[in-house]
Amino acid sequence: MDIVYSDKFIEALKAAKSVVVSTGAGVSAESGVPTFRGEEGLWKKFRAEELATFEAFNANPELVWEWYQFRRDIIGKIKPNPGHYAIAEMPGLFDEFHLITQNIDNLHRIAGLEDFVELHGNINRNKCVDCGEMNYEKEFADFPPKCKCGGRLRPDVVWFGEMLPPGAIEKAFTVSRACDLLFTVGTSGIVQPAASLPPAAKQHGAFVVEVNIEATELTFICDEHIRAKSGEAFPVIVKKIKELKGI
Ligand code: BJW
Ligand code: ZN
Repeated sequence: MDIVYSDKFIEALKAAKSVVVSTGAGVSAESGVPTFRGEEGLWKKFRAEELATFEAFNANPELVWEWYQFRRDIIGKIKPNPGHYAIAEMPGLFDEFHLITQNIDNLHRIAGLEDFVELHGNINRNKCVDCGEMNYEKEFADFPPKCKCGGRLRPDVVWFGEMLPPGAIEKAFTVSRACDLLFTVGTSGIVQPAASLPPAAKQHGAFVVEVNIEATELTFICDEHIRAKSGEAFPVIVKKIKELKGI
């Protein structure tokens, strides 16, 4: 695919010392992970907002576990796409690089990134509602599963109304405020506080680029819009950065 770059975007790519990429479900869509919103994001006619809460888990743990086991099955079978791999090359292209993801699917890690911020947890971990102990089992003899202490196990992900891991959200805001260039990729920009990272970067003077197949809640604050699939756009963007830097 071809990307038409504005002069300002080229300047930002050349001059950027500190770069942040902030990803959402759309970055994994081409790997076969369903996104959350829109018609295709519905699972058995439930919206994410109806399943991703502690209240839903309390009211119907079987249903919420069924949703996570369904997604674990999908995530266990799929692979990173060219977008994940291109993003994984970016730490080598800038003095400072940070990836922040809302995704729980591990695909950035499998693509080769080791150090990044997971804002909404990780689907490979469970934790006990009572004693807080972590557990990494994927198949369970009894359903809904229980901890050794007898407490209920839940996926170690962040549901609506819950605090994000304090270290993760602090680091995400610190690096977003300090960067020169931020890419917001494959997120609808609806869910807070993740949706406040691109505006925070913008307020502190960063050039903000949106990579998404459609307009989002964040479109209006972005300086550049790439209306394309991230798996198609990022290999081209990374190639361009290498060209500009003579790498
Ligand atoms: C492509 C593509 C391709 C497709 N290429 N693009 C301030 C104002 C208003 C509300 C709040 C606020 N502060 C807090 C709230 C409440 C709430 C919230 O934001 N609600 C909104 C619905 C309004 N936030 C919270 O409760 C958060 N906690 C919190 O703030 O704690 C403090 C607090 C506590 C108590 C009271 C008050 C404050 C926690 C949010 C947790 C979200 N959890 C989930 C589930 C995680 C686990 C799991 O995965 O199951 O996180 S919900 C779900 O949404 C998941 C995602 O990470 C998150 C974001 O979704 P995302 O990634 O944007 O996906 P989509 O589907 O929405 O968009 C996909 C995009 O990709 C689209 O734009 C497509 O076009 C695009 N696309 N293919 C590029 N190939
Ligand atoms: Zn326990």
